[in-house]
Amino acid sequence: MKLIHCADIHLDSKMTSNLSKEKAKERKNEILITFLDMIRYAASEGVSAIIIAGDLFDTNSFSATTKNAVISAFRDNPEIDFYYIKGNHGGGDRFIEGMDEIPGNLHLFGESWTTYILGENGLGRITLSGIELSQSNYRTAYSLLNLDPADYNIVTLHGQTGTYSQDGSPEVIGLNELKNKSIDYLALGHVHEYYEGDLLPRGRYCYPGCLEGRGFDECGEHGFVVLDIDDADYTKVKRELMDFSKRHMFELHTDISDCENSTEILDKIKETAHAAGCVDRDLIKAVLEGNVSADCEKSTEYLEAELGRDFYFAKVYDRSKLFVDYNDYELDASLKGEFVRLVKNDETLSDDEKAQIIVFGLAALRGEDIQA
Ligand SMILES: [Mn+2]
Repeated sequence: MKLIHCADIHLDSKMTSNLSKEKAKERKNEILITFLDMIRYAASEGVSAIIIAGDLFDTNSFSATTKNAVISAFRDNPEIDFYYIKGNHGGGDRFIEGMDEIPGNLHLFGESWTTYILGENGLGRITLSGIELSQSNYRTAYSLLNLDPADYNIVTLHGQTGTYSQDGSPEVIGLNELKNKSIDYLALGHVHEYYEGDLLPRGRYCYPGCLEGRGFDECGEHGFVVLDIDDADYTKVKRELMDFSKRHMFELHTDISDCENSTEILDKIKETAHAAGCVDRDLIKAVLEGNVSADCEKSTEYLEAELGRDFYFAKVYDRSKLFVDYNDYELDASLKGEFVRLVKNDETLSDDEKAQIIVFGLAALRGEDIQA
């Protein structure tokens, strides 16, 4: 039996923090399409159940189009069962309440434990249990979970893992309280990057992360987890993260210490991007580092414009430090040398201020526009 575990889709996220209006709209639609593509993938791969571990919608204000597309996808795939926990972001209640009729293959969880039987092979069962954690139930939720050790037990929850549950914070999932509960797989939602760990003595906990990276705090692989449970022996389980997102977000750090101009810097960034596996549909944040000579000509606007041609989106952060090799100017009799020596010997200035003044001064002497 094949299962999919996804979470934190955040449908109808605004996506406006980096992108232009048009691209933000496009990305918003792409999140929906990736979600629908995941269901198409599930149908073509014979997946029998999809666990959505919370935050299907970003907020309460999702569009009718998104709502209709999601409901249709559930209805059009009756062979797949959808198990949906709402999570802490708005939208879940409005989505459920807005439906005339809940599709027969959409299964929900409430404020007390609900257990669904997904399979049975004579030796045991595959069970899926879940609960919407809230102020009123989190204190008793852990002790009320009773699973049969003979079964392959999946538990789904939405929240942030901690060692213990926390008084007054239902969203903190106490991993220690879930140990020795015969949990084989704890299907979590809330953390936006793939993350997993041991749940002793026999299980793993796992966050699949968002389906699409939405900002540069969501770099790396994004998709869903596929669990392939051997029908004859439920202890044999293959599990993998399916990297499924349409685009990837990259934060690229490039040392530009030996670069003398924007063209060289551009080539260096492209090298870094290539080595990281970026392709043209991806979004990149290029961080410039290193110690750059005060003579170096660099324009982040130009770099962004060029990189914007190669990638879906690019922004450049210049975190490089200025480096003035005063020896270079020691014997320089020109105005340039005189200027550098004058600044160097000004005791009222810090080293950083000196470097910055020298950069502006040298640029002015080259006849360039100065942009502070
Ligand atoms: Mn979330």
